[in-house]
Amino acid sequence: MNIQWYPGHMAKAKRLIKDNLTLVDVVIEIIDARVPISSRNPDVDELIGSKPKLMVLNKADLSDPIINKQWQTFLEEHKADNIFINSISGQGINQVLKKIEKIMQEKLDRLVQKGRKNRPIRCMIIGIPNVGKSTFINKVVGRASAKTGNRPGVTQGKQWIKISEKIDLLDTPGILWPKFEDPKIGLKLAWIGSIKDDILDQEELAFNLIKFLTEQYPKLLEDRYKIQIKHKEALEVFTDIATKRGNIVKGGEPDYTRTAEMLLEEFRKGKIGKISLEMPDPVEI
Ligand SMILES: Nc1nc2c(ncn2[C@@H]2O[C@H](COP(=O)(O)OP(=O)(O)O)[C@@H](O)[C@H]2O)c(=O)[nH]1
Ligand SMILES: [Mg+2]
Repeated sequence: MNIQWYPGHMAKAKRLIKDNLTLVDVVIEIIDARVPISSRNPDVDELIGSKPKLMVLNKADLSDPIINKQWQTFLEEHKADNIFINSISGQGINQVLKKIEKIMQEKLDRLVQKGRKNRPIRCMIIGIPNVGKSTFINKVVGRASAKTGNRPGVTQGKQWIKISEKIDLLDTPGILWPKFEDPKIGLKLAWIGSIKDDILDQEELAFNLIKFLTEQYPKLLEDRYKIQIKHKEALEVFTDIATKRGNIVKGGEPDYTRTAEMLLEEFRKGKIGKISLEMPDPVEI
């Protein structure tokens, strides 16, 4: 994440989003399905106010399908429109468009009843860095241009992209700032690669991740690295992974630095498996 969120920067981002909000009917909030709490800025609700919102949980190809279901149930119970997608493959994007139309249909019907012209639904994307805003936009734009012809138009100085028969999307997403007040949030965002690696100790990061995985996903760790975890402490598991991968320095010591880099990379690419870092917990929310 190469954005530094100084107070001035945050104020500017807030202003930009507020200005753009007045132009749209519905907001698409993109979050990371692996960390639905940590990848969200809690100020967003206040910022959006009563505007209809759709929560898009992106990178669902990397998160645990069982936990995805739990989140879906939780969000539905809290009347939060939500869809799990993979912006790279495009899986779920059709549902996003359908859901937007559904959310807005009543309002559009009312307009038509009042004799107003039916017009496209205008929406904008918001989210913290690295959740996949650009990937999502590129995907829907690519499809739109293949299907209906990409017709960007200029309205009040804004670029709108027609992404379906009924939907226009503002081409620039609203970038929210991440909140790191809780150190656990920082840790999770670092694990998924949302925080620059050079400001954190890789070995400590990997050690903590191994600790989490040993507790929550032992089977995945065992299968990936062909190790046994039962009754072992995280450091022992770390050592076993290093040994299994042949990461040994002169003198036969495990190379923790190299193993840490490897583990973090494999985790981020989803090679260890589909892993969620946060479960729905009403108290935490
Ligand atoms: N596996 C996976 N990776 C994704 C997905 N969407 C985006 N990414 C990756 O996440 C990273 C950040 O995406 P980007 O669109 O630049 O995020 P932005 O900062 O919100 O615009 C990139 O490496 C993307 O390839 C997804 O659905 N699944
Ligand atoms: Mg981007």
